[in-house]
Amino acid sequence: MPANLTPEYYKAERWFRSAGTNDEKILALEHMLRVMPKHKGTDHLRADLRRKLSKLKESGAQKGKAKHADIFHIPRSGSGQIVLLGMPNCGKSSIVAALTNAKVSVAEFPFATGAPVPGMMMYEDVPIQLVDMPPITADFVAPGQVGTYRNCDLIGIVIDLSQDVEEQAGVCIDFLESRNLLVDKETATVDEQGNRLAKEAFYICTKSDIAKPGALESLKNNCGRNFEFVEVSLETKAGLEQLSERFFKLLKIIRIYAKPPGKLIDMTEPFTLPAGSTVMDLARTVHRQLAENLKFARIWGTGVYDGQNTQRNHVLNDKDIIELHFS
Ligand SMILES: Nc1nc2c(ncn2[C@@H]2O[C@H](COP(=O)(O)OP(=O)(O)O)[C@@H](O)[C@H]2O)c(=O)[nH]1
Ligand SMILES: [Mg+2]
Repeated sequence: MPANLTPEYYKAERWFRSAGTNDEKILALEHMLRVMPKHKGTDHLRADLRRKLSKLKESGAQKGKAKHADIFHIPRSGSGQIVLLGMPNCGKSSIVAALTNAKVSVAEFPFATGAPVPGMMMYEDVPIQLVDMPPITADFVAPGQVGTYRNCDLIGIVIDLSQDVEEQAGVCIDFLESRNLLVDKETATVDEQGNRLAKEAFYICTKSDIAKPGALESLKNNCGRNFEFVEVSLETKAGLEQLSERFFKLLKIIRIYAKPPGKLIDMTEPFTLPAGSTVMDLARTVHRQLAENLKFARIWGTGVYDGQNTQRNHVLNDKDIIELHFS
C-alpha cells in the first residue's frame, strides 16, 4: 500500500537529515511521527521511525553522563538571550561589536565568523546577552547551529538593506520554518519537559546608510511574515538606541526593585521576571523556600498608591518597587 506522504512530512524529513545533534534529531523524528498520515501504508515507516527514536534517546541518555563540548551551546546569562541569524556580510558581527565588548571579527569577506560568540550589553540597568553567529545560506547551515537558536529567548533576523532583502528574508524564514523554530498557531511551543521550542523573531535591518531605495517597503510588503523591525546603521550608529530598547520590549520582561523592610531600595540590580509575573512569582525568585511564608507586600509603582499593601496575585509592572514581608 502506498504511503502517500505529505509535503509537511518531507519537510520534517529534511529537518531530520540536516540535524547536527542527537537532541535535534529527536525533535525532528518526533515531528515526523506527528505529521505522518495514519493508515496501513505508513505502518512500516512508523515502526522504523519509532525504533530510530528510541535508539537515539538511549544513546543520548548514555552520552549525558560523559561531558562533550558543543560549540553551539551558549549557556544563557543576563536577563535574556538574543541570537542573531543572517546571510554572510549582513552585519551580524558589527551589531555585536557595536553593542557589547565581545571580541568578534567584522570583515568584508564572508564566513569570517565560525562559531557563536556571546557578548553582554546593557539596556538601562538590564543585562542582555547578544550572540553573534556564523552565517547561513540557501545551501549551507553549520551542523549543530540550530541548537543555539533552539536554546535562546529571541531571534534577531539580520537583513542587509543594501542587498536583495527578499532573498535574505526567504532564506532565513525557510531555515526557521523548516525546523519549527517560529512561534505560530500550528507549532507546538513547548516539548514534553516544558522546554520552549519555538521562538519569537524580528528583523534588524542594517546598512540604512547605503540602503537600496524601496528595500524596507519590499521587506514589509513581500516577505510573508509580519515581523517587527528596527532600522540601523552600524556605520553612522543611527537607530542603535531604538534597537536596544526593542530588545528589551521583545524579551517581554519587567524589572522589579526590591526594598528590604526598613532598608533602602537597591536600585542597582533589579530582578527581571517575565511580563505578567505576580507578587508571588517575585517572592519565589527572591527566596524559593521562604516564598510560601509571604505575609504581605507593599508596592510603589504603576497604578497603586505609594506603599500600598498588595495581594499575592497582583500583577507587577516594569520598574515597580516591592517590599516583601515574610513571617
Ligand atoms: N555601510 C555600512 N556597512 C556596514 C554596516 N554594517 C556592517 N557593515 C560592513 O559590512 C561588512 C560585513 O559586516 P559583518 O558585521 O562582518 O557581517 P557578518 O558577516 O554578518 O558578521 C563589513 O565590512 C562591515 O563594515 C552598516 O550599517 N553600514
Ligand atoms: Mg560575522
